[in-house]
Amino acid sequence: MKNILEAKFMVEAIRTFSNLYRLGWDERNGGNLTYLLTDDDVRDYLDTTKVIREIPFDFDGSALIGKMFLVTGTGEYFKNIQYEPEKDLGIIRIGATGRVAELLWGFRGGNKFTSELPSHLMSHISRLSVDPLHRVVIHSHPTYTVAMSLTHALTEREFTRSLWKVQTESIVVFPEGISVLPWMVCGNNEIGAATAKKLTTTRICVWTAHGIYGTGRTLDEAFGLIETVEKAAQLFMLTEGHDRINEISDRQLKELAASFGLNYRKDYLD
Ligand code: 2HA
Ligand code: ZN
Repeated sequence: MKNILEAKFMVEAIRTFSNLYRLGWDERNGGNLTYLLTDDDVRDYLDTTKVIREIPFDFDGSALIGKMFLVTGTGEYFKNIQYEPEKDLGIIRIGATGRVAELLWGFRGGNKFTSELPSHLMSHISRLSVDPLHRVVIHSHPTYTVAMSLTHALTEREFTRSLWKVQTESIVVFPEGISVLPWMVCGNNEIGAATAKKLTTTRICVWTAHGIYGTGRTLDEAFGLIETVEKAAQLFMLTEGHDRINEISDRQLKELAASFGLNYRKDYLD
């Protein structure tokens, strides 16, 4: 077997944690990530017949039985993952009952997956139901997005419009708009179910006064989506209290959508 720390998915994931930390979006133990792995990803790196231990979780993940995920550990710091990935990360496979994770690698020293694993699994099920190529769920705390959730109306139409109007890239990158949840207690299945429901129509969901769930077919897509929302939120917040006399108009957004052939939320523009 080759060294799993050199596998493409692992190298990319570890870079992603370090980038998220450096951007200031995953302070302390903030954030968590799950990455659906294929047999091709792990073939040369992992003996999938060897289960290190089984770890139960409180959710019916039957729809994902047999699927493998790279997952962050509970309580770990994104800042530190690059130094001890085999302690802070695990590779799990959803076992035959749909309620247990078979640990195939990692969590050395006895750690286990993030408490948000059920929320992630629900999100994967949602996204896979609308996009068979979906693979990544990232939860993060991007600063300006959270700031905007504190001061902006939480209606998805208005939130999306504000992000679209301050930056040309926005409607191009998230033409389906973004979802927003009001403040809720985190770490339980209720917020997970609410998030997963939202993720059937968008790839991204803002949690008020907390953070964001971003998804994608690749790490770059999920990360890039969060990055683009966050950049727009930054522009929005930097111009709060000013007259945005040159913001992009509905007519200009329609021109942009036509030019790029975007399948956008038509009801979000006048
Ligand atoms: O995993 O971000 O929402 C730590 C968190 C909880
Ligand atoms: Zn969080």
